[in-house]
Amino acid sequence: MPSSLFLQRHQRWLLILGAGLVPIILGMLFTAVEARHSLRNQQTVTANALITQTETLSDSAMHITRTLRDFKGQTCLSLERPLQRLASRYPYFRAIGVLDGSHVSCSSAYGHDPGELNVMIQHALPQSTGNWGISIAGTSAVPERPAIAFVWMNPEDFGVYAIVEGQYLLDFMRAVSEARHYQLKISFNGGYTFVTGQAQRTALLPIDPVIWHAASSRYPFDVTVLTPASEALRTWRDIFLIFLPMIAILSLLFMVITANWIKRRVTWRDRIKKAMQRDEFSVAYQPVCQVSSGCCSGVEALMRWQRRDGEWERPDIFIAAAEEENMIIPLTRHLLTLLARDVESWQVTPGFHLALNVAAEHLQHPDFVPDIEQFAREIAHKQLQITLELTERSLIKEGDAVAKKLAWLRQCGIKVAIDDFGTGNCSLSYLQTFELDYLKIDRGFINPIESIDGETPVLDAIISLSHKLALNILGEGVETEMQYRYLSQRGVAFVQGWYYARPMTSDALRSWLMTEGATPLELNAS
Ligand code: G
Ligand code: G
Ligand code: MN
Repeated sequence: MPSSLFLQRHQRWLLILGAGLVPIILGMLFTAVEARHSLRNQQTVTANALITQTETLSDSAMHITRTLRDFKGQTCLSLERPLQRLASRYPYFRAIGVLDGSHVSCSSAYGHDPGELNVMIQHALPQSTGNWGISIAGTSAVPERPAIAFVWMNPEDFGVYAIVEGQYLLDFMRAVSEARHYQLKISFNGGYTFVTGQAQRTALLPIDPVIWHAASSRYPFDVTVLTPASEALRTWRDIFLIFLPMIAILSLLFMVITANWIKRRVTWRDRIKKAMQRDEFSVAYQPVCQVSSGCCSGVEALMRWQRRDGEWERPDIFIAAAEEENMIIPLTRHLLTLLARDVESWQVTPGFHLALNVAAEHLQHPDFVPDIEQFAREIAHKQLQITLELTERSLIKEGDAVAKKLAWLRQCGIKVAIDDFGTGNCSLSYLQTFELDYLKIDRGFINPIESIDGETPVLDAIISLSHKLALNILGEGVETEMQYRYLSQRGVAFVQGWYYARPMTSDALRSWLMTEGATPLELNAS
């Protein structure tokens, strides 16, 4: 039976590769976020440095214009020397001077009457009075170098101006641009834009440059820091490389874990399949004692697996593995074949119980009823009473559909028991959903019986519940005579456990049935 869970060779490799990709993809996402974060930080630091630098220049200009205002009313002749002295005392300035309206009446650089200020700065002057400033592409005397012009005018047409040399700012910006590969822009009051660095649009990369705008809170200028896509990518790559060893280890780990998981699944499936072909499975039969007669009324069939090397596989482990790996149905069918073979040699009275364990997955399978019906037909001539034991290891999902199947099988004379009652998580709902004949109390409830009059409230409750539901009860894992007595006194009809008999081979069972099985259990008089 091919199963969707059984992976082809190339599917296995795809799965392993996929698992290895998970940490890499997550790592790329994580480092991309981290790179973005770090870029933003760098940009903010750069923007702040540029703002501080420009504010310092502006402060200096404001200071010099305030000093210049004291020169009001003086002739240019008397001003020329103080202007030159002042200009040389402050760094950064290309020219300073005083105005008569828009006319430069005196300049530190050009002396007496050099012309109109708007011609000098190649920009219109504002109509308003007070402080004003603007970035400009150049001055009439130095048209190739940008500058920032600061002007103060009073209503009586007296004014002063200071032109800050732009080269200082450009040098600073260029140094930063070169170090970080940023494009920097700054514009004062909407005037000329100082630009350093390249924007570098890379058509190859589907990544936009990272742009950051910031403005001064004290002067009307704003700066733009642009990190080109190639630089953003470099930052990401650098961070990714830092995390790469960790990502690689995780990726490897994921692949190893996945490979192991696949191998385990595959090997369990393959091993069980092979073991069936090699006939390594056999059935052990554990007798059940009917309390009323003290004689054996039936057996439970338990799967056993002896490997070729003679070692026994533990049933709880390989049954659980078979359930997990979708092998429980083939295994149960195999059990049915083995049972049919064993039963042939038995000589038992009609109605002798043969109990077998069925898994939830099988119950839900469409072939379940046909499987059991066929088995019942095969051994019909032995007139055995077949009992199906439902365990709770895996939940029975399609309860209603399963209930219908069981009802049908019961009409055909097959009995149904709940196995390991009380240990699962839906015992009570099973009682409501399914029509049942027997309830097998898990040995976990029998173990704690310490004395014949002792208190075992949960066990007592289960027993009285079964009486109320008119269900036959079977006590599992009975190991002592005291436990046997305790159960028989409380009306438990069947008992199974080492006290009565251990699981045995079909051959051993045949001779056991002729001797012990046929003689009523003798209890000590005590
Ligand atoms: O006696 P033993 O150690 O085999 O029992 C281990 C567990 O395996 C028990 O819970 C028992 O119900 C389960 N088991 C044994 N044989 C079978 C089997 O043929 N089919 C299923 N589904 N469970 C079985
Ligand atoms: O199918 P079920 O879950 O009832 O499985 C019965 C399990 O209990 C089997 O593993 C069987 O070998 C085991 N068993 C049967 N009788 C006893 C007993 O008296 N004591 C103990 N500890 N285990 C038992
Ligand atoms: Mn059982």
